Amino acid sequence: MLKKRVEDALNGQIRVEADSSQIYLSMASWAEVKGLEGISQFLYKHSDEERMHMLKLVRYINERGGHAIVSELSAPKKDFGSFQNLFKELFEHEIHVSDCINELVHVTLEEKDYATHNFLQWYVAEQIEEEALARTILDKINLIGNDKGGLYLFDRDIRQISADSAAQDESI
Ligand code: OFO
Repeated sequence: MLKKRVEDALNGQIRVEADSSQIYLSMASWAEVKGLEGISQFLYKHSDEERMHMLKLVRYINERGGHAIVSELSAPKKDFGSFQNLFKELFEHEIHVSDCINELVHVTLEEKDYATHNFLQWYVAEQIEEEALARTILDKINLIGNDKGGLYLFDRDIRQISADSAAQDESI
């Protein structure tokens, strides 16, 4: 049985993951409208992954005798200015999510809930990957600068990143 404090903290994380999914969906739509096909595919996929992170929490809370709460979300931004800015915001958002996960892990230790602590290790590992991916993308963007040919190749390559991670997910 989950302690109330752990249940509340996990429910808070459901909202964080749902917010992430909404934000990346809005980014995907913006990129699609701008004709950035590969970037938008990457972001649609990323949005789906965040929903999966949210669902995993919903199932865990309910399995442990709690009640997973689906809460109201705030509307994400509609305009991201430039694709460079979009990925800068994505990276900063992932850092924020990592901080939230760390706080959550901290609560489980304080409450001596080692089962939930163990469950959350998947999220800890996932955040390391997501931060690393976002950092790699930012490095590539810095290399491109304002070169149009570079953007064309980047848009093509990021589609591949999204296809690769889809293949990895299917093999799990
Ligand atoms: Fe849920 O990992 Fe990104 O935010």
